[in-house]
Amino acid sequence: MTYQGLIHRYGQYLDLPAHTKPISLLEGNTPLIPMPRLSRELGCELFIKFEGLNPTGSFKDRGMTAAISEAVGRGAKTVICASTGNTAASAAAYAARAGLRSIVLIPEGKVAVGKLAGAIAYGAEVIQIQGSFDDALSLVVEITQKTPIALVNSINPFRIEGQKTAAFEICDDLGSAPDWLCLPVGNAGNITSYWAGFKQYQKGLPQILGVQAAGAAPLVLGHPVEKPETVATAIRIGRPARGEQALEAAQESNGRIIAVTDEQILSTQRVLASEGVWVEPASAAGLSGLLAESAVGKFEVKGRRIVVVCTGHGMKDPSIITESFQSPKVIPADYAALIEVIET
Ligand code: AN7
Repeated sequence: MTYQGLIHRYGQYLDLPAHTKPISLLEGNTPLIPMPRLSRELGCELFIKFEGLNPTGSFKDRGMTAAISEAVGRGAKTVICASTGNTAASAAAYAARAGLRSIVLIPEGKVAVGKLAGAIAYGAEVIQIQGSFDDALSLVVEITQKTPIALVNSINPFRIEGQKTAAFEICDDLGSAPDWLCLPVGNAGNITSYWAGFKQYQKGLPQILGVQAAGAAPLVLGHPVEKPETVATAIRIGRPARGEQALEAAQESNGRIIAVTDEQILSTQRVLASEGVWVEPASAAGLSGLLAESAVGKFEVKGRRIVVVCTGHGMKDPSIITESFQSPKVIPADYAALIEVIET
């Protein structure tokens, strides 16, 4: 039978209410891409779980199929979320599929163009907040407490249920959990989901390396960040909703949460692209953390099996590339000009 999406494939492992009415865009089932060159350089067995290949281009679709399926089954008519962009696009797509109204709150001017375009294309009502993601999240929590509008941020437990499926897929593909799992951490829903998923699936437990951006690293600093700033706008979050659980996941797994600079993130984005995997800046954070730690001898990579989660596609944030690269040469449309430019 052809693939029918995550609730169909893993529903028996997901704690979803009986009223859940599956709404799917055939999310999940993403590739675990071997990285032979990086593996050779590091002396380990490295794989990228490429979540950018989900229907709306990020891992958010895993949780959204669950959250929207539950919401529509209980009779919700409108859903809302705060978002740094990917949640907005995903909520908009699944709401559209379910015939629901969707409202998304985003921090003004801080959402990558591919995400904003997606949210608009799928028909969300997009509202820009003169504030941060954290401010937007406080507002959606308040409105969902006072009105029947359904919240689809990862505070919603069904989002976590759906996102556990990535851990299941990794175990199914490898036969067991890897030694290490490295991933970016923003609002901390995903690290919480992976840890819950690995614990539940009982195919072994990885150590977890969670990676924040230095300008938005509340879990490394140990306190909220009032004005988070980073080029990785997806993880520009100063008060993670599931921060406690993220710290627990890191500690219980015998792993840790660290921060990397924007320069490290962007250079790792280029490293990944140079092996054929183009991810958005936030998605390079996991590998960036691994490279930084192993460079200073804090991470024994030799002989280990490591999965790095790349959470969103590079096409989400094209301006990062076009702003930092020289624009392509322009030549007359003739052969002599072409051969000259190629051979010099
Ligand atoms: C590409 O879309 O928070 O730690 O509002 O888009 O589970 O928050 C996005 C987060 C990593 C961090 N990588 O995951 C949102 C939003 C990408 C992301 C994260 C996000 P969490």
